[in-house]
Amino acid sequence: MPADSGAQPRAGDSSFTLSTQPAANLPLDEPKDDVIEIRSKCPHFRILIIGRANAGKTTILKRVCNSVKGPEIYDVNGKKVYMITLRGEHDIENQMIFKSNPGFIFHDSRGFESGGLEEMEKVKNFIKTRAASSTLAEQLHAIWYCLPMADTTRPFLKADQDFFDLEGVGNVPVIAIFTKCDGLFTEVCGNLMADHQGIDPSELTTKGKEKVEEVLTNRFNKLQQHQFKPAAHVYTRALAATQTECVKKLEQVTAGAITSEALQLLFVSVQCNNLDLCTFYAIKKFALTTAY
Ligand SMILES: Nc1nc2c(ncn2[C@@H]2O[C@H](COP(=O)(O)OP(=O)(O)OP(=O)(O)O)[C@@H](O)[C@H]2O)c(=O)[nH]1
Ligand SMILES: [Mg+2]
Repeated sequence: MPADSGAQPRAGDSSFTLSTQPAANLPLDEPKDDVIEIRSKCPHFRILIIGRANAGKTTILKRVCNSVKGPEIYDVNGKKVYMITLRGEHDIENQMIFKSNPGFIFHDSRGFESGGLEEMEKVKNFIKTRAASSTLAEQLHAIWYCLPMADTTRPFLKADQDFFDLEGVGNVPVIAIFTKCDGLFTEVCGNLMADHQGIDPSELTTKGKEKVEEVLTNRFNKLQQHQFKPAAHVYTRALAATQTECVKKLEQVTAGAITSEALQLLFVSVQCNNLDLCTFYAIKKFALTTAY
């Protein structure tokens, strides 16, 4: 299914596949599925965004939070950190909050390629420590793993593959975000033009999109062979309008991959730019509560 289709979750659609990871070992303070109670115990939805330097992570977060400005940064104790962040320099422990949507806390990691094994160890420890926390608010609630597709010769690094073999990380869902797919589209179209001399431009676009879908589905299927496999995938392209649809899709698949109903409700209530998603989960909840 294209990232910009705007469709709601459907059975059998791999992009919307619910997490196949085991049911949550819910912490003792897991609230009931009432949004006020959830938000009183866990006011933030906590996401780790990870991927190579320059993968497009901040661009995605800004869109999710409807912000043109960067986030404010707080240390692990919640103290505001005043620092100039150099490109690619991130401390995973720091918490990033956008003023435009303070319901999300993001953690951003340096790409594995820049820090090598040391960075990978930091990330593993961070995920495991958060998974071991018995406090819902301290746990990681989702991971967005960005895989830039512009570098078509190296879609996955060894470090990426090692990440998806992580064990002992609880049931936090991972969403694979294939970023910069416009680069892949350009390459695919170049190959198509070489193979079909004089191809009609509209046919080229259609075939190019189909081929990109096929390549991305194959890449997602490869990741599915790992232990800590992503629950779903989405992709982003450069165009502003498309990015908005990509973000909506990202929110849909993230909500669909969360196995705890309480956290699902928290996520839906925290995100504030996808009314369709609110409606979908409101109807679903209504249908479930009136069915008994
Ligand atoms: N072509 C293209 N460029 C993109 C896309 N998404 C982001 N960019 C551009 O890529 C560059 C890096 O984007 P960022 O969002 O800062 O990437 P990042 O992963 O946060 O980078 P670091 O924090 O430095 O690791 C910027 O110039 C963005 O405008 C995309 O889908 N396609
Ligand atoms: Mg960034």
